[in-house]
Amino acid sequence: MADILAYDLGASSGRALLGRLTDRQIVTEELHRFPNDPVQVGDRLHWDILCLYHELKQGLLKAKHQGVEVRSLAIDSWAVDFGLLGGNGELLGNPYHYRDRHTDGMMERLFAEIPAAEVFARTGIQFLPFNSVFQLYALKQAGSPLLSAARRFLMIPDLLRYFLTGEEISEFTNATTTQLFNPTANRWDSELLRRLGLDESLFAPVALPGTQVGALRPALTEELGVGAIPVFAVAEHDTGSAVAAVPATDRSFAYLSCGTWSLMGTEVERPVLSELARELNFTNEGGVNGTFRLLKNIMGLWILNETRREWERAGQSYSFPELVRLAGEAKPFAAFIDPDDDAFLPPGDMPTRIRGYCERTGQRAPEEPGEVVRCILESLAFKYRYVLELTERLSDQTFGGLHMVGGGIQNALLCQWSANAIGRPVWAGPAEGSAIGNLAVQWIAHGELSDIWEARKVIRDSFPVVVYEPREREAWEEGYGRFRRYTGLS
Ligand code: LFR
Repeated sequence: MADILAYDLGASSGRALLGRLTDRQIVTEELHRFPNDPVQVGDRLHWDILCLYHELKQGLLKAKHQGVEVRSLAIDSWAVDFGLLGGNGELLGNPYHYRDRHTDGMMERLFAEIPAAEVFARTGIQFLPFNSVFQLYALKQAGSPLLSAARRFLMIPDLLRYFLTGEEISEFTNATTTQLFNPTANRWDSELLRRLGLDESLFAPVALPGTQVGALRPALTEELGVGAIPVFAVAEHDTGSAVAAVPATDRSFAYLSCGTWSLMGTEVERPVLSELARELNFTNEGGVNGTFRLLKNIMGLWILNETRREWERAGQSYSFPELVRLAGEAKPFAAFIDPDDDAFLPPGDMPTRIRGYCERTGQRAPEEPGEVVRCILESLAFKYRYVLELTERLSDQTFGGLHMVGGGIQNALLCQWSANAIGRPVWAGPAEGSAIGNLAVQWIAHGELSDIWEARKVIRDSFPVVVYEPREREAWEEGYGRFRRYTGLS
């Protein structure tokens, strides 16, 4: 049996998915799933990169033990984070997690040297404190020995791919998220690098999604007893892969990739570098097929995940379905937060931060678990509406509904509330968006699907889409007005 393999690494778990395409139908099988637990060491928060690499190998071993012949593989993961290689080709230190606090205040300090407007004009990327540019700047400011010893900068999937193949290559979609890549010149931005004092030779050649970028290196094929499987670059930024998998029929469509983060936007042919785009803090991340993803990050289910973790720490365990049920039973529209308030970015005690936010904004703070979760989910649904309308304004389009993909769509209440909040249908599916987009780009590279639009059609025919029609319009309309008042989102 010949299959292809997609590794999709999310902020809290990773998976290896096998995919087979027969008679224009995709069948997937989850081969391996593993937790991705960041590690706090002293004041620093790191990714456990060698553990992730170990899990990639476990996926290969499981394929071997099942007698699967893997024709090719590719990796996608979260963006912005990176590892640095020394002169001997070995990894220097453990990559930092983008929620580490070493970037606090760095954005403002960098803008004092290079104006924000210029950084945006050169890169088209939204300002998020954890973008690679601010992480590198933080290392520079701290006089980190890592940076002085570094010979090569590789992002997380580039790095894991390097471990697998020995090739040092950066992938385009993920490279754009560094905020050091110039989409107009289609290369690393030499001027920005020069002014930041970063040597351009640190940055690897950039490959487009759908390019073969090596094969498993001999030491690894020997270690595992597997063949020299070809390795492809896909949209290695997981959001890029998720958008590739949106089963849209209309070329003008809005998406929400729903997981730890909620990423909402549309696909465009050219980056939108206008003053308005910068003011609204939209991003233009590289996509597949020469497209760009005009989108905005929304804090997403992270707040709920951290809330649940906090209660667990305090000895109260709830399953997600239980929390969602309690939220459904709580009083509607009782309290609102702006999920994108800075307070919610770092890991920690979300219930206390939510309480603080409500007190600051003159609201009665939610106390009971159901009230807290209701506040989080309603606020997310309203923020989706807010960002959807901004996307329409910025891209001069009107969307008939919203495609939701990613693990978050398993939360049917959130999908329904999103439909209620936006007043249009939500089309939910597929849940494994990133992994399926990863597979699709590999099939295009193999010549088995002609392009992204054929891929989207095949995805639509292979995975059910659940439709949520908007309900209780009047109450949600009224709730939206109050959400905007309390959050100050005008
Ligand atoms: C989603 C995601 C977002 C990116 C954030 C941090 O998993 O990749 O697109 O902004 O993680 O890398």
